[in-house]
Amino acid sequence: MIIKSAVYKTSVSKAENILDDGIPEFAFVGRSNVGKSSLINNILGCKSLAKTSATPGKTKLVNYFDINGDMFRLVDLPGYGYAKVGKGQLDVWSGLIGKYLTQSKSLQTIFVLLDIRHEPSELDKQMINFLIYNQLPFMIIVTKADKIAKSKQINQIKKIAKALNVREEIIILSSSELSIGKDKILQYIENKI
Ligand SMILES: Nc1nc2c(ncn2[C@@H]2O[C@H](COP(=O)(O)OP(=O)(O)OP(=O)(O)O)[C@@H](O)[C@H]2O)c(=O)[nH]1
Ligand SMILES: [Mg+2]
Repeated sequence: MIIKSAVYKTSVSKAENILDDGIPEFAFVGRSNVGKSSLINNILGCKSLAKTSATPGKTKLVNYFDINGDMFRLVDLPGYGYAKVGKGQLDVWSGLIGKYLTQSKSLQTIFVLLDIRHEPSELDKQMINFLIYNQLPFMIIVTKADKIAKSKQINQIKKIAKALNVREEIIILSSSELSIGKDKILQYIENKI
């Protein structure tokens, strides 16, 4: 798929304002700092359409980006596991992220991002369980592949799949730094829409 245009549409802070205009959506969730906004920029070939930061907690709203007119939409979500949200407790069940995930009518797939270097956290497991419980279609993207040796990547993916009890086939390797994974993700989106 060729990205002809990528435009920031809007941001919302309340569930009442979630968009509902039928454009297919693909959302990115994961721990703060895992690389959601960076991946969106990499996929779209834009340097800083989605705001990124080395400090966790950069993305605080549901941010929508319209791609190729009304072909589809990428949704950048706030990270979890950072500050205010109580220790180890993900507010996915009651917070904005959960409301977005369960109330969006045009949501096609949720991409759950995990840092390739780490075992999934309790919060990551809660997120996956939330998606399974609510029967929401998801794929897993392991980020920052450039941070470990190529020879170790497969093993890390196997470990992550085992920890989450998911099939390895739903895991996509990525690096926004080296532009790895971008084509696979775009191909996946193209097949869905
Ligand atoms: N080496 C490397 N660094 C990355 C990669 N992706 C993101 N980063 C860095 O990780 C940090 C966090 O990236 P963001 O994209 O802002 O992370 P986020 O998940 O959107 O974070 P929040 O908005 O806080 O939830 C930044 O310093 C990025 O430069 C990658 O593929 N490789
Ligand atoms: Mg972000």
